[in-house]
Amino acid sequence: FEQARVIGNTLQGRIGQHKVLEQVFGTSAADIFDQVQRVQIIACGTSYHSGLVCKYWLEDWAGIPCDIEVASEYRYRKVVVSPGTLFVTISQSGETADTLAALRLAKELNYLASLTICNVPNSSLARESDLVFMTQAGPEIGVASTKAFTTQLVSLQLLTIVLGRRHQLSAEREAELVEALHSLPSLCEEVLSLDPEVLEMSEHFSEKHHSLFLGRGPQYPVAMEGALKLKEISYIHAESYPAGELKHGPLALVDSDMPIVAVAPNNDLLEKLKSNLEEVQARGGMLFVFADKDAGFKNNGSTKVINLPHVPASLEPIIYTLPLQQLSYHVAVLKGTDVDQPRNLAKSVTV
Ligand code: F1P
Repeated sequence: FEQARVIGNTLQGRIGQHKVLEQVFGTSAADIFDQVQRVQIIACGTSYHSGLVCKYWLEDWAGIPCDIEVASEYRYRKVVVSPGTLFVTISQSGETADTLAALRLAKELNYLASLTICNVPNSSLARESDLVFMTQAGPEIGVASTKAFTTQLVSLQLLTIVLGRRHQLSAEREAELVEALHSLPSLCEEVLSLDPEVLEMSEHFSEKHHSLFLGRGPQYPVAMEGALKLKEISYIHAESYPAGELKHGPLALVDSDMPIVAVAPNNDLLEKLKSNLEEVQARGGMLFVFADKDAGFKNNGSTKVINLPHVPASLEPIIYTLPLQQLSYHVAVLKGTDVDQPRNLAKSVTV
């Protein structure tokens, strides 16, 4: 529930007068950004999911190729580095052992420079990276990242803008993106106020053992994050799929006992998503849809809809994450699990 405020903090002093300030990333940032041809993102867990969203933004808006990998795999394979590649780590704690080891390995390779997006000043990643962008989420009390994730997305959007203006991002498009970011804190408030509806929806999950989360495009990593939150704090098995992949296997899992969560903003992928969801319903699956209010979903016996305000496409991954976090929270509370300290997990994975 702090997210409107902390997102405001992450934006403050970084955008203004339709300009994203690049020196915030470090004194040598402008020189380094001028040379970036490609981006390699490395992170773990929730932070990995924010990186996956950023890949869509960097490639779609900025025309900059982006690779992303979990740190725990990256450091155990032979890596080929293309010229002009910026090495980006994302981490709430700045201390995750795999991410830190990946950064140390990257320094021995031929990367242009390293940049970290992290939430803890003076953390190991912040100290050892060439450039640093601090999210302003404040301390994350619980193990499961929530506000860290959304402030990471905001930070990654600013990174996409400063890199993109050197590539294919026009000044007009940059101004549109910045205007959308200005509206983000109040949109977060509006969406978080849907909490009573999300609570009602959560009652359908507390007796379930499995669930499926679906999204398309940048909403696929959002579905991944929604599934991870449910797993982490309620211990319900949750899988995420790009909705178009259903027919390649997971459709076999669908029956009336499998709740299907879908992320459905009103964008150019909506019609494709709807036809994927029809396939689910035809097999008796119960749908729980977080939808744009004009997306045309109706509540009925097999579909429960939570209508969200229409938001600019650039904000969809941030806004649609919020009710998914709330859903996991309410399911966990109903099940009586420890929301802040789930079993077997540590806030900072330092070994
Ligand atoms: C990565 C992470 C978190 C997760 C949990 C364990 O941490 O996987 O996303 O919620 O706390 O660690 P970090 O590198 O973002 O600090």
